[in-house]
Parts: sequence; C-alpha cells; structure tokens
Amino acid sequence: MLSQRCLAATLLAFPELCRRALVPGITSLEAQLATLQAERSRLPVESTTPDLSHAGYRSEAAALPNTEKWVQIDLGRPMPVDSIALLPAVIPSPSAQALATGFPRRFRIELSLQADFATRTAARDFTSQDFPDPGNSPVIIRGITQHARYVRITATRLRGEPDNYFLALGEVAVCSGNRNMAQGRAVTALDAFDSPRWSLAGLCDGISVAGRPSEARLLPTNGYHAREESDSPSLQQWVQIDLETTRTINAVVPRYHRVRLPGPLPGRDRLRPGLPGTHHDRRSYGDRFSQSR
Ligand SMILES: [Ca+2]
Repeated sequence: MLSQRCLAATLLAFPELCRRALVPGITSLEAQLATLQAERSRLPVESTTPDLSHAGYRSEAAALPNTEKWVQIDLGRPMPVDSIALLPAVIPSPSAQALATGFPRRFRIELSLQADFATRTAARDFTSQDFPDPGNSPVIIRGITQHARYVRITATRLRGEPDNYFLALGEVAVCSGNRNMAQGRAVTALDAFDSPRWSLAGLCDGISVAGRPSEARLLPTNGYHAREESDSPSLQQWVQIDLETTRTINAVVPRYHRVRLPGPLPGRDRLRPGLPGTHHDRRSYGDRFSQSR
C-alpha cells in the first residue's frame, strides 16, 4: 500500500508523465537542448560596448603635427597578407560618448620580411593629402595580396593640439584569408606612451571599439553564400539581418570568404540600413568604406 508521501509524489508527477506520453520525442529534444546549452556556456562572452579602459596603442606626444611616428607588428612568420583593418582608438568623453582620438592625418602602411624594414613594399600610401577622419569606424585596406612577416604603420602628420600631437590606434587586424593573424602578436614602435589605458600590446589585443570582429582560430564555416545563378550574372542578391530593435549603427564590417569570392567584391560594399518593408533612411555606407579601397 502506498504511503501518503509516495502517493503525493505520484500525483505531483502526473502532469509531467502525461506530457511525456503525449509529446513523442520530448526526451530526445531535452537532451539536444542540454547539449546546446552546454555548448553555449563555453562560448566567449561578446562585449557590445567598447572597453574604454584599454584604448590601444598611443605614441609619445610631439610638439608639432608633422612629426613621424611608427608602430609595427611581427606576424611571427612570413605569410600572405590580403587586407588590413585600422580601428581608431576611443576614450571616454565628458558626454560619456566614446571619443575617437589620435588617428593619423597622413600615413602609409608598409610590409617587409625584415624587422628593420631594410627592404620594404608599400601596401598603401596616404601621405600626399589628409585622410578623412574616420571617427569611430574602421578603415579597411583590401586587395593587398603581398607576402610579409612585418607590418608597419608610419604616420607623417598627426592629430592633436599644440605640444600634444600623437599617433593612436585601438587595434590593427592583419588578415590572411579570413583570419586575423595580428592578434596577440609582438608590437614594437618608435616610442610608446605607457599607462593603464595605453600599451604596445593594446594594438593587437583584440579589444577595440568594434568588440571582437574576428578570432585567431579558423572559422568552422565559410559564412553565408547565396544561391548560384550562373544564367543571370546581373541578378541582384541580398541578405539582411534583423537587429530586433532600433539601434545606432557605427560601422558595418563585411568579411568575405577568399575562396568563394576571388574577384571584385559584390555590390562594392553597398551596405544599407533600413526598416522592414520601407526605404526609410536607406543611407548608404558605401562611401565610408570606399575611401580605403
Ligand atoms: Ca586593442
């Protein structure tokens, strides 16, 4: 004869027993859910706000703007370099908004197989005129296709104010294929301002205004690929992301898979924010990125 306690437990479990009997496969689904939750718990936490306590690299101050400063990255070994992204350094402002600082007015990016850059090749040269202030947005240099171990950014005209001109960058990503090979690599410079906010390592520590747009590990998939339309070369194709709520967009950073897209990039970066079913505020972000092509 069941005791009163055993009877009460059976009655309490009765709805659960009915649910399992009426929904086939629920045990299997629960096992899948447990597996997914375990995998999710192992993923890194993505920061949606910039870490302003680690702003990146900053040079020592110079009295005059036309003072040359440089910083370079050792990729560890020679490798193909396809693209380079410069992410501005940001610091807190009195209005609590992230304020970009120190992005060079004029600069060049050079590659070398030697640490002293005795021989070098130019990846890009923006020293003949002032480069537009990118604000908080990344500047992406694509189509480099050179072989190098060292990457040097040399500023020839600095931003700042009298007696306080300097070079600052929040992060530099050097991509070989779809991998950022600069993260965690050794950084050297002509000089460096050292403080809790600024450090040489801050140039390649993965912390920037863009959060963590890339990881050092090889991605497990190639990303999104539209259906192939070999008979319709002029067909427009699109893909969109639902952000679930209205958000301020500071930057859109497309990443392309090298094997699938060996030629010119589709759409020339015509990235347009919009509202579902409308053409409201379809302001193009193409110009922001085209300046670095
Ligand atoms: Ca950084």
